[in-house]
Amino acid sequence: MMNRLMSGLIRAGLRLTLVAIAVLPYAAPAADAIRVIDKWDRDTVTGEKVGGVYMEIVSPRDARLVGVASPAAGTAEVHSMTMDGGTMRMRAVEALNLPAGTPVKLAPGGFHVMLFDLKTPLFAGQKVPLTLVIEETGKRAHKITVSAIVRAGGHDGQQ
Ligand SMILES: [Cu+2]
Repeated sequence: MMNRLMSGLIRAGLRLTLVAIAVLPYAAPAADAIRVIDKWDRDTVTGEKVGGVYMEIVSPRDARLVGVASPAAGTAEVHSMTMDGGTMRMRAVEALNLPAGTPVKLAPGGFHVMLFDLKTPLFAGQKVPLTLVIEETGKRAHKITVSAIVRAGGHDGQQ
């Protein structure tokens, strides 16, 4: 239902879901790692060049998601989605706060990662790498690479 209000960009033809655990690129104890559980959602319309990525991120320390990238896409952005007089509007955000120990959901109707200029069509079962740039308070930004799995699914855009 909600998806019908969004632009065709987010319409869910293919529901992609992935569970990925990402650890920091340096040697951190597993319990201390930022965890990412990913979800993908994408339209099946031929020629579609954009896709939304949904996930859940838990950081053990206060941090911010300040950038995203994927080799599968020309560009990627973190978006917010809000209702504006009955219309869903998406907007790029500079950073998404990740409070310590609090799961932050990127979900249909809310924050999400937007992939633009997809280089090839996505199909169910495909794995798509995604790099998240995380900036922890008082530390340099570092990158986490996760892999999302495309899954065929429903059309309602709900979790
Ligand atoms: Cu978007």
